[in-house]
Amino acid sequence: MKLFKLASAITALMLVVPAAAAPKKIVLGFSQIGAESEWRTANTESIKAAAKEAGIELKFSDAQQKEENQLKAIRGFIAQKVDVIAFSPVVESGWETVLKEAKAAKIPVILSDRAVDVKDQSLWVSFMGSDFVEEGRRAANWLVADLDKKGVKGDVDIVELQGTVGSAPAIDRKKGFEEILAKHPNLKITRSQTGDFTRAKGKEVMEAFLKADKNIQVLFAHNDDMAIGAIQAIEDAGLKPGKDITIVSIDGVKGAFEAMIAGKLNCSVECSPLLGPQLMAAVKDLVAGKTLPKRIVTQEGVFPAEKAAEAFPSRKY
Ligand code: GYE
Repeated sequence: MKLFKLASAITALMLVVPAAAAPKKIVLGFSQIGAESEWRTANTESIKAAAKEAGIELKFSDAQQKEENQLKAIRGFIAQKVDVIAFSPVVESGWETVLKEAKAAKIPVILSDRAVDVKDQSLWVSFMGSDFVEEGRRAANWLVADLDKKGVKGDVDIVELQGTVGSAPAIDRKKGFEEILAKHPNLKITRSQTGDFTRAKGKEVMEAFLKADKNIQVLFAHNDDMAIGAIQAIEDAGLKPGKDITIVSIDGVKGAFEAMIAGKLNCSVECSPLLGPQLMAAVKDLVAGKTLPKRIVTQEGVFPAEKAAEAFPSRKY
């Protein structure tokens, strides 16, 4: 009898006090730009792996390089009441309204990889990613030193393959590159067009450049994928990439290292896509009520072709 009473008391207690609830998983909504480059693929993998590792539930959406798809995805995350929203904005402009909606819903927003151009800086909590202006400067500084080493003194015709029109890396890399060029009046950008950060467009635009201009000495590509596409176009035109035309690009992805080792690309400025772990750490900090630094800058270097073979085995993307 006693035992029975005890058992029913325990049952009653269990009904009132539920077993220690499993801690609620943090939910992160992430709107990715697309899969336009090797860089982007590595970035997506880094984010997915880090979320898993951190025990964060990731709602991942691929916008196929379209801002309208990103706006839809972010509104979807707001409707689902996720804990944190992070996104990599395809272009800088047009985010004011949706960011206000997130703020009204009290969902903090982290900018990953690319920045937005909004007046009210309180619409996002933190921006983590590279200093793209500095990357442009590094590409130009490498070029100046390389031309100097080769004893080139006269006018140099440079063609430029720009990234996605209106995107932070395209705007900033151009700015940084031109800032250095301004100190060297013999170095001139003679043609500049967008290749939308893809190999296919890089190749297509380079083909057009080569048809229009027989005097191209240097190619500056805003990312490695466009440079790799352009290398194909240069070879198809019967020229030697890396020799007849000096090529400098940005990212430092595996494909660029392979091209450098093959002597077809002269330099790649590093831009790390491995943002996943620091993003997850930031998400956890936010949910724990901590204040994030407004800007988290990725540390990165420069890889000239002669250092490519040595560095290749330790590259992670
Ligand atoms: O350089 C390019 C990608 O935003 C830094 O986007 C990123 C850029 C990267 O498509 O390859």
